Amino acid sequence: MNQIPRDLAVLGGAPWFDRPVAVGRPITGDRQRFMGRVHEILDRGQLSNNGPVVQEFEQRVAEALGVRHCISTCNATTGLQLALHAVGATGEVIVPSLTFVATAHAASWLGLRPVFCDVDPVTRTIDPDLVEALITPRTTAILGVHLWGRPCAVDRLAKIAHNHGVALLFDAAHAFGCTADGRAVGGFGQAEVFSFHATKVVNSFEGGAVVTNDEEFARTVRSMRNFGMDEERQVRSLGLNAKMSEVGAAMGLTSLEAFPRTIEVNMRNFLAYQEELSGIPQITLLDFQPGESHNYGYVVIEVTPDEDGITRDVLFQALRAENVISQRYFSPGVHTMPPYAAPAHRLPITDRVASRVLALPTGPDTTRQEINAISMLIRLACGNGRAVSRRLQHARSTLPSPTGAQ
Ligand code: T4K
Repeated sequence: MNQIPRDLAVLGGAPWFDRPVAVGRPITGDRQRFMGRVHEILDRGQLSNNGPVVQEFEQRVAEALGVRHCISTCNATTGLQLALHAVGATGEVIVPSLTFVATAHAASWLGLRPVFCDVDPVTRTIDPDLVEALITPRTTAILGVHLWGRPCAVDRLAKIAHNHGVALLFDAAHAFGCTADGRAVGGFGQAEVFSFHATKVVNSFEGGAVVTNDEEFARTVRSMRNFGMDEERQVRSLGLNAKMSEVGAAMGLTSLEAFPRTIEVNMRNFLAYQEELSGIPQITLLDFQPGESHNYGYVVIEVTPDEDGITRDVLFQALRAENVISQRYFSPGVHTMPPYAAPAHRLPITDRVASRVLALPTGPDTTRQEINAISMLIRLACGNGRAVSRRLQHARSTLPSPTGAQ
């Protein structure tokens, strides 16, 4: 790391960090415990197909979330597909557009039509006031997303779903360990789907889980996850191979053991950013609901464009030049991406939020020193907006465009 005072790298200085400091660095927990589990798996010779480590992981996840059933999957995208198929979704599914593309892709891949709903300007989750107007005779499900771990308006959505006789599911990919009105995410709707991807607060390399309190639904999903077979290996329905591997579950268990510390450090990181970013006029750090549990897995700022040319994309690029790999989660809105783009879409809040948000590095590997430096770089860039934006303007053609995966 360099010492202050200095020039920003986009203005000709040396990059602040000599190695990338990135969003999404995996949280792997105690390596010895993980390796011990791997040795046991290899000795046992059962590598997949609902082995003991997968079963233990499912049990631990269900306990942690306070739900009756957890069906692990090879990733959350497949988990969403299983859940949608198991509720019998056909026709149209109402989803937010301000999300990772997987939410819509999961539905679309099943031949369902995702109908995009705008988000509430305060919570940035699907707006229940707008959901109702989108329900048609073809609607069979609402799929909310607890974006960045902030829960949807679960009770209002439940009421709407009930009144219209449609299924309610939640994409809880970001929300492990979060609560809504003191109730743990996991128990809402007919089912919720978590992601245990490498970049998540609990990871199993790749992985996910469908969780539910509905026994019949759980049995259906469990069977569909395994080619549609029942416990006697009789094929009862259409199915997929959506199983988590034993070694994935071993990482999941190890990462789950580290989860209390993960939350503690993430919260500390969030508070550090709050302190260090305060008073920068263009920057709003998205807050969390007081009194609720959070995993603080995503530290997200909104960048208000100014007359000197500071924008989210300018800041993204200026940070990248310093070796700070932030992410434009989630931008652009899914409704603007192929294969969903259509002139009829009107989602002004999503458009505005998606053009302004930037996720900053956090997690147990992120130090206070790094947070101070990243915040100082943001402050410097915002304070030198004209020079920074001019410098980047002529290089604009070389900017990578946001895809939601950057
Ligand atoms: N619903 C929502 C709301 C979601 O956000 C997601 C996934 C899903 C559903 C579907 O869940 P899964 O089917 O994936 O279980 C990443 C993840 O791949 C994706 O799981 C996640 N959301 C999304 C928000 O982020 P990318 O394309 O941004 O990943 P990538 O490769 O650009 O990496 C992001 C950052 O993480 C980089 O800074 C590098 C770092 N990283 C990544 C990996 C994979 C590491 O340091 N180590 C690693 O192993 O999608």
